[in-house]
Amino acid sequence: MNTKRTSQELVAKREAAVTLANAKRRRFLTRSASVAGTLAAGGMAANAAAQEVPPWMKTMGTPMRAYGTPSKFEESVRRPSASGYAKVTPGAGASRTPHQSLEGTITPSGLHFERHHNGVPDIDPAKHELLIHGMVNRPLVFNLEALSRYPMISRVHFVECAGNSGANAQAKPLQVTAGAIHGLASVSEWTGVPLSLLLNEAGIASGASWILAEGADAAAMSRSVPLAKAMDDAMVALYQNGERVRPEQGYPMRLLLPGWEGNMSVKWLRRIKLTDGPTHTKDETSKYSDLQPDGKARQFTFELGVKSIITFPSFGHKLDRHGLYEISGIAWSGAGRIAKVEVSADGGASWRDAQLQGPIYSKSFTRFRLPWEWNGTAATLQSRAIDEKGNVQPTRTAFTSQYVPGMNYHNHYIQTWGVAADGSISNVHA
Ligand SMILES: Nc1nc2c(c(=O)[nH]1)N[C@H]1C(S)=C(S)[C@@H](COP(=O)(O)O)O[C@H]1N2
Ligand SMILES: [Mo]
Repeated sequence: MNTKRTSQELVAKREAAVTLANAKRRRFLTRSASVAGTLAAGGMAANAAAQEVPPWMKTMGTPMRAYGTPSKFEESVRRPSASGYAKVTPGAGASRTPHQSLEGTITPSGLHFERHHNGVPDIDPAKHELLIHGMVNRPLVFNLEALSRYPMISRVHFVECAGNSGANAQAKPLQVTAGAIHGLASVSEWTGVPLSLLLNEAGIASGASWILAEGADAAAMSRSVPLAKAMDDAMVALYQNGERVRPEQGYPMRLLLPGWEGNMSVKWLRRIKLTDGPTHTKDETSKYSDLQPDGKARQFTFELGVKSIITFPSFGHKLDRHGLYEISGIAWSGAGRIAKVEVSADGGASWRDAQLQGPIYSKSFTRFRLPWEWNGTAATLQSRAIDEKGNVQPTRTAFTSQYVPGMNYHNHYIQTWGVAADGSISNVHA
């Protein structure tokens, strides 16, 4: 290879190759109605002769690390955090998954959103215990080691805060990223012990119909859960994406209630009390209840609605050329599997079915994709998810009309992104 070649020559050669590739691509596009196979639309044609040996091929690589972290070039991919009470309790608040920067469906553990009512407790796993008591035949206490002896299950599920997407309840659309609006939802592979196993071992006394779950944080966050859910698919999760649950997610153990509002998945789980009704704790009365125009609040909204967001393109991205793009996003439902996602580029006037990427897990993110030719004019992008139970993601107008203005819990309506003629993307209320 000729290392003396000037950079201008290289650039000229590369441009010529790109022009040729573009011409070929245009011919292909006009020949074929399908756009599959043309997704190298943004790539450059290969020109092996012109490829220089980069500096990192001329020196030894760095040695192994005991625990890996992302590339230093990915430092902008972070979870932004906000605390409403920064001065009094700096640990109380939330940080959000930056969906606009991620692909696939599993949230890296270090980017799983966080919602703490009083920060992350520093729990010594050797001293942590889970107590099961109340309306049981024999109260039981488990340490981590005892729990680890039970048969475990692994499930891929989302956790989503009831307050997720609440930013879109404001009258004016906030011009912030997909993660800033919808980042209180993340997916992990959770491994742990089915709660039903532990409750059966304790023996459920007749008349017990609810449980109270309490965390070992300074907020002693606690919620009531119907016994039927506890016996269905609830889990005491010990592992997250193959390693011990992260401190932020409830180390050394958390309750996981697949598909239900995140608040009920009590972290740092220390106590489960069987009761004959909801306890009406501080965390489930003033918060997480949806206020209706008649002044009455819905008492509980446990199951989260069917939902989807386009993550590319979304606010902060810029379409820098006309032509082919792949619209990509995530869809999920608290009721089960995603059955279908439709995408509109004209604000809901017409819809096309997106491709769903398998495996499609219940109560988890499903990645959807759709090739889209942008001709350089203004467009209005939306996605609409439908789950296996037939639930359809509502429009913003249909959802918000059920509640008082600004009701910012359980918001799962269609997200609209406006594409301007200059390729910039904005958040739009439609
Ligand atoms: N003990 C305890 N459990 C808790 C919380 C908390 O502050 N303390 N926050 C709840 C809320 S409001 C949500 S949305 C989820 C967030 O889970 P994550 O931080 O793992 O994303 O945990 C829930 N469990
Ligand atoms: Mo939450």
